[in-house]
Amino acid sequence: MKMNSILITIVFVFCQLLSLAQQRPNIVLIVSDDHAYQAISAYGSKLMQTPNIDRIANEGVLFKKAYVTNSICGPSRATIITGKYSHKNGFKDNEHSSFDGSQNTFIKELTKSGYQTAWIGKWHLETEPQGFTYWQVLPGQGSYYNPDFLMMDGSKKRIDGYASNVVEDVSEEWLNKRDTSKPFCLVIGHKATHRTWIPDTIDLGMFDNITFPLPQNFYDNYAGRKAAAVQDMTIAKTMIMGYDLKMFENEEAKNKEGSIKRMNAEQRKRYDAYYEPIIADFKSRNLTGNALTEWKYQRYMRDYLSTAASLDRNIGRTLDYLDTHQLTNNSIVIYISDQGFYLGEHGWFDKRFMYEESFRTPMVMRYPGVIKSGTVNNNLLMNLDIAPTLLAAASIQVPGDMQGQSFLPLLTNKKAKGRKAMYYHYYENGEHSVSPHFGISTGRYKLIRFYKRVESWELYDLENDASEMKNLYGNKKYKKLTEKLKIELFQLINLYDDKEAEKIFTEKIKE
Ligand code: SGN
Ligand code: CA
Repeated sequence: MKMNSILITIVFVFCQLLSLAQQRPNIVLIVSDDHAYQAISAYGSKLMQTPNIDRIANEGVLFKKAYVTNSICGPSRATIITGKYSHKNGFKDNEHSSFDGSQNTFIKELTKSGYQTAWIGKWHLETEPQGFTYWQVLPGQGSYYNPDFLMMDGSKKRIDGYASNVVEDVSEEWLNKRDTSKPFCLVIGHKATHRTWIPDTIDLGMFDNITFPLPQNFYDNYAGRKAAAVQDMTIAKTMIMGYDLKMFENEEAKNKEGSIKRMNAEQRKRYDAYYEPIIADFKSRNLTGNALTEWKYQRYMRDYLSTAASLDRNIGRTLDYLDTHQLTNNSIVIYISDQGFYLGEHGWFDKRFMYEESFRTPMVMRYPGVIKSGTVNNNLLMNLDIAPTLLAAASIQVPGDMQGQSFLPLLTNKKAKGRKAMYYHYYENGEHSVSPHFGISTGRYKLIRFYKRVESWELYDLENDASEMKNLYGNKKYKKLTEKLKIELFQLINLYDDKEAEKIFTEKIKE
């Protein structure tokens, strides 16, 4: 009798634990690299179709105003996992930072509370991942073809194939092998759509019949914007004919290129079969001036969007996996890019600026039973909020030093209010010559302070100037607004405890 009741208690406790494990949602966080919302059909893009990203939005929510705290790869990822600004998590730029893995992350909190956690694919935080059940990451930027992976035992492993497919394969292998009695959190880090935009062989040529319209500010002269005038990220001057656009001078130059050298014979054959005739045609045209720049733009778009096609297809594979393994109903799926990207706006590629195309990022989320399908959200959200949101979803207390806030209430409670303004701080002062800057955006107005490379303020009214061409700073009509925004900016600097910005702000306020 006594034995029986002990047994019943054990079975009861076990069932409770099992149901708790089943109740806590699984999490799939897909992070791409440099994927512009301008190239996603859910955001109204006419450039291409992205049916799988659109599917997440249709079955969940499309965030129209998701932004990053610092528009560059490593810093964005560090912010995503720590829920903290760069000055707090220590990863300020790609050039000098290396992630202090001993600090807390939402992943560590999940692992501690019984989740199986993994990061697979692009990581780019220099030090080895810590606090994960499993990781298998690309070294640095990683390679499009036959990528190498850093393994947990310290070894390196090369896997044949195209990065987007391989990262998805490895992710599914991990899912197959995981302990199914526990909830999981899988981060899939895709390489696409990063420079130098080398498509999968099956996607070569898919946009060849399309001529893409030039963005209306393609020939921006940067008048009134000092930092925009000194950057080095234009399609006209910075984008390289060989390295970026595969128009190599000769066979020798091509063979020297690391990304091409690693292709196997079959991949190389298809690559050459596609690009060789284009090189021949390009040479015969002898283009110069604007005609050359516009030709570069078309090539850039064709390659960039082709890498995006593979990215989207592999996101579809993730969703299919969840379907076929009956995981869809109990899994959160978030798709986000590490930042936005320029597709010719201001004549640019790359990111970094607090201007919309790079400050804002695509973000869609599916959470069956919690988020109504077809939701469109217009709150000001940041990548900073992902860690607290996912912890809240997993019923784990959000550590007090995380600086973001869960956006779940904004999706479930009509009365919930989001932030009124966002704070941004970009630090790198090297490749692409973008001046460090910090600023505030209220959604409508944006005030930016550039420092170090150039010293200047900029002010925009996004309602009347969505593409940020007209710097209103110093305009008498906006004096009051400027003063108000400066006070609010200072409040945010203090709220987030950004000492470096505080010092610069206090010294330059009089200008
Ligand atoms: C590389 C690229 C840059 C890019 C940075 C940061 N140059 O250095 O164009 O801005 O990465 O990108 S490349 O010649 O190596 O392609 S990030 O996505 O890692 O932030
Ligand atoms: Ca990036």
